[in-house]
Amino acid sequence: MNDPVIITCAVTGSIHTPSMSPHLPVTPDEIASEAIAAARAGAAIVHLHARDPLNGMPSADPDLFMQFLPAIKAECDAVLNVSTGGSSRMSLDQRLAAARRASPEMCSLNMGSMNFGLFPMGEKPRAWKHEWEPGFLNSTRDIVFKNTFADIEAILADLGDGHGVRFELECYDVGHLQTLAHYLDHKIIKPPVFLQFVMGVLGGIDASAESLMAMKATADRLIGDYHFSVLSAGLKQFTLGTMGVILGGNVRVGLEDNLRLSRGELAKSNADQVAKIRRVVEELGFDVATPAQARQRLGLKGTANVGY
Ligand code: KMH
Ligand code: ZN
Repeated sequence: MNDPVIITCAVTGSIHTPSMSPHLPVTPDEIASEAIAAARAGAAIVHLHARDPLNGMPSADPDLFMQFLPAIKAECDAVLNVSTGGSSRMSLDQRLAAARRASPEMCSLNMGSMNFGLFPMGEKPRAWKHEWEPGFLNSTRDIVFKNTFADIEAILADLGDGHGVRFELECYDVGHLQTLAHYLDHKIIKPPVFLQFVMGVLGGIDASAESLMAMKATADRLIGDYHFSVLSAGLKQFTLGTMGVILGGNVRVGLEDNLRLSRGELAKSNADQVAKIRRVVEELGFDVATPAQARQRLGLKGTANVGY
């Protein structure tokens, strides 16, 4: 019998821009209500970024995070996961500011530096809502999404050792798995491991069944005992996510990684994507994990110990 499936929902992120979908949450109120609805639809974990409420630009401002974190906590029991990736245009200090303030149960941790190409979306002709959008996307042609070994160690020491945060360990290619194995061998990262296979980012591994199998085989060989989840950029969010579930893993959906619900159809909300993957999971005969089950499996410190 498989463990109940942990659905993570990443509600806004820093990849898409407001012109791409009117449903992308931007203000703290929008982010809170999308997160609460996603949790009610079945997400045990909600992965969070902030945006400037005036223009939708990705923001690292801890004051913005502190507007939606308590609001979400007041309305649902979901595990709140604060991004430490932010966006590739933020410094490490900026990226860590919100998590340092909020001391959440969980944070994302990207297991390496890489190219992170959003420029194909900037080159598509469209009516831009805000002046910053095409420049932001096109600038990723010449920006490194940075997490050096020193950055990773600093995040683990500061948030992990200092705040008892556990991590969504995001691996975008097989090389990142070797980095994760290194830190496990040296007991700098300690189990339980929650590994996120990130498929289809331009600069990382492609979004295909073959590449997911390669990631899984590499993780089995290098890491051994771990929990995993699958996210894919774009509509393969649902197909590769389903494959992850069938392989014994968990799944991440949300407008951070994919704006659509089906071919040619924008998702009207994060909750619609959660409801869709939940239907699939349950049709396959698996249970969906509650936040309490996710907390227990991932060894989280609990909401009594967060700073918001
Ligand atoms: N949107 C994902 C591909 C982070 O927040 O640390 C990357 C992500 C990074 O989730
Ligand atoms: Zn993220």
